Parts: sequence; C-alpha cells; structure tokens
Amino acid sequence: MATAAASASKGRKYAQDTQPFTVLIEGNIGSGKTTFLNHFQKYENDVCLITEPVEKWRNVNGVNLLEKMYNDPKKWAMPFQSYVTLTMLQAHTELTDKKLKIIERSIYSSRFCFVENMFRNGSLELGMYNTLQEWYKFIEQSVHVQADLIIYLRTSPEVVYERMRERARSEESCVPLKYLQELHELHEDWLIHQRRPQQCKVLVLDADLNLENISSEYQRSETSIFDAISGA
Ligand code: D5M
Repeated sequence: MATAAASASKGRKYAQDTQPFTVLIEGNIGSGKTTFLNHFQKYENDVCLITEPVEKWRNVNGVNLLEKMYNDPKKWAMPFQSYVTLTMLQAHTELTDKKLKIIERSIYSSRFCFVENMFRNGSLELGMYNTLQEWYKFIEQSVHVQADLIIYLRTSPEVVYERMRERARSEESCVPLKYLQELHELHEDWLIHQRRPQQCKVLVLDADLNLENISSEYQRSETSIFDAISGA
C-alpha cells in the first residue's frame, strides 16, 4: 500500500481514489449526531457509517484519555488531540465498497473547533498548538480527507447543555455551559459564517428539535445526500 508521503510526492493524495461520496456530520456536544447516524442504519447495504471513536478515546490500552483531558487539560489536551487526529485519520481513510460514507465529526471539527478552543482557553500552549497545525497541514496536503457534503446539526448551547446533563456521561460532568457556548461560536464561524477554508457544501439542520419533530429535517438531509450522489 502506498504511503501518504509517497502518494503526495506523485501529486496524488493518499486514499484519493478509494473514497466514495463522503458526508461529515458536525455539531456541538449533544447535538444528536449519533441519533442522526442511526437514522441511516436502514441503508446499511449502501452506506458505510463511521461513528465517532469515543470508545477508543476512553480506552487506550486501559487509559481513559477523554477523562484525563477533561480533568487535567493542561497536561492531557495535547496527547488527547494527538490520538483524536490518529483515530479521525483512520475514519477518513477507512476502505469501503459502499457508494456513500457518513462520518461522525472529522479532522476539521477537531482543528477548527476543539483545538482552537483549547488554545484560546490556555489548555494548549503555543508550541503544542503549532505542532498540531503542522500535522493538519501535512494531512491536508497528502491525504484525501475532503468531504463532499457537511451536515451541520445546528443547536443552541442551552439546549445541548441540558441534553449533555441528561445523558450524564461521567467524563463530561465538569463541562460548563460556557464551554458549549465557545464551541457553538466556533462551529458557527466555520459552518455558517464560512470563516475557515472549506470547499464543500454545508446543509444546516435545526437540531434543537426533539426526536418527535426532527424527522422532516432527517428527510431533508436524506434527499440532499441522494440528490448530490446522483449529480456527482
Ligand atoms: O461526544 C464526544 C465527546 O468527545 C464530547 O465530550 C466532546 C469530546 N470531543 C470530541 N472531539 C473532540 C476533540 N477533537 N477535542 C476535544 N474533545 C472532543 P459528542 O456527543 O459526540 O460530542
């Protein structure tokens, strides 16, 4: 198998020819990404669904990096982001013979939202932040991580704060509303105000809606995805 560096030196990106139409599901913590993905289970013959690798982050050979990152961000934000980058890269390049791939979050949300926020709030030092940016630049130049469509599950911070508290994931017990407000603004900057480099179309769904009322939003996204594939 070609390496990323070898592919790049030939002007081709690693995994460029092996990826189907790719959709990223983006949104704040508790925005309903997993529920959204579950909606597509019925198309499992045609769709490769890749959930966010949270369980890997919670158990790196017995070490819970997610917990350590929340409890002691100054020490653990960098190793956590390093591992997130690896696991998201695995997700972006995973092979499939299905014609559609849907990935929960991406290397982009790590970069534009979480890492940016950790730098601004002092969890990442400048040298750590710059190291991660160098990784992102190299990955962007040499590996095919681009998506064809982003679906943004847009929420209000207050709504996702309630959902996060209800689901009560132990690692997130210390997460304040302010953190979700900051992440919200970074998602908005990226996906609504287009203040980050982003080449693909963004479909925005109202993800404040509860489960009973969100089905029309799911339907809209399904139509958009299948229309885009047939026109691709
Ligand atoms: O839950 C995923 C959890 O992982 C949530 O606590 C946010 C956290 N997460 C996800 N990606 C990152 C990055 N890149 N940095 C820091 N924290 C992250 P979910 O409900 O899917 O949002």
